[in-house]
Amino acid sequence: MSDLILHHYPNSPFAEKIRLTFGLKKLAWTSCDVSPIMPKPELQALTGAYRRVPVLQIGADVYCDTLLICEVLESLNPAPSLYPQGQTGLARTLAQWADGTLFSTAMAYNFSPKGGMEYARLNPTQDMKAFAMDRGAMRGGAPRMYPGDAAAAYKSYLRRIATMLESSPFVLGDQVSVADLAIYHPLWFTRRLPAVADVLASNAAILPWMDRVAALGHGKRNSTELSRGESLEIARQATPDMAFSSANFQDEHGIPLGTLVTITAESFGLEVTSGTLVAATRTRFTLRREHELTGVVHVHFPRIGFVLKKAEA
Ligand SMILES: N[C@@H](CCC(=O)N[C@@H](CS)C(=O)NCC(=O)O)C(=O)O
Repeated sequence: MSDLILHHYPNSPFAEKIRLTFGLKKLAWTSCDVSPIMPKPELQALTGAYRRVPVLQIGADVYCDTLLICEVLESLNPAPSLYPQGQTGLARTLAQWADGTLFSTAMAYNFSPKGGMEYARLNPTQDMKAFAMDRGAMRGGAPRMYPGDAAAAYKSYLRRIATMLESSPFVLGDQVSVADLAIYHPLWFTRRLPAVADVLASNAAILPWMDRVAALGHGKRNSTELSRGESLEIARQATPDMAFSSANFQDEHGIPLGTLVTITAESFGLEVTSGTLVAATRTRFTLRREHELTGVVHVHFPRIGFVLKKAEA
């Protein structure tokens, strides 16, 4: 059994970003399957409420959001790096654009009526009505982009990506970076829907680049899948890693360490995780939580994309 447990499901684009990071860094990991729609009782027992996928578990430490998961994997295995020297700001900023704007545009295109029907055909066990209701609720009722607008914007973005690949194998040069992985994952989802995947072929550079990224593989995936119950038991048997220090405390909210707080994503999936703030560094928050199924765990979130508040008394 490896120490890295990825809570995910096969069709998740954001999980594909992390599976490829395992490939880049040749890491061993164990898979734990999550339902693509609510309810997700075991995942939420682990995270405290956060429901999005993927989540990385290392013993009693639980890392939410791929922004943070990439940083954690980078520190575990720095080479090859996700953040090429001299281009770290560019790589992170491009990845943020891809995980936000490109992803939401691509998914609106992917689930345009034709793509949605193809998805339903390829995933016959998925209750599409329940899936649509679940995602609608996650968006808080906000509509997706209209298919025509999404198609036009997606085509523009694909042209821009193609220009980044005119003179180099990866978007920032000779070396693959987090920007490639973040740009790749929404396109990967499109490619899995043959009825709408032709859009990728309209720029000659895109598919060969996708093949180069896919060739990173998924690292050393344990052939045995972990059950959800087993993952909780692993957390229960472990102790959170204390290798962070309150000396790095950065207070932007007037909330001291030791305060009972809540953390919520800024958008899309607004489940509220509560716990005691035990660390707040430049880039992440850590909450201490206790649950009968997991014992004491530390749940970590990136600062960017999340809202920290003092819990109501
Ligand atoms: N910013 C998050 C986004 C994660 C995300 O939106 N994941 C999708 C799956 S690809 C999700 O959680 N969808 C709803 C669900 O699976 O419950 C990250 O980087 O991890």
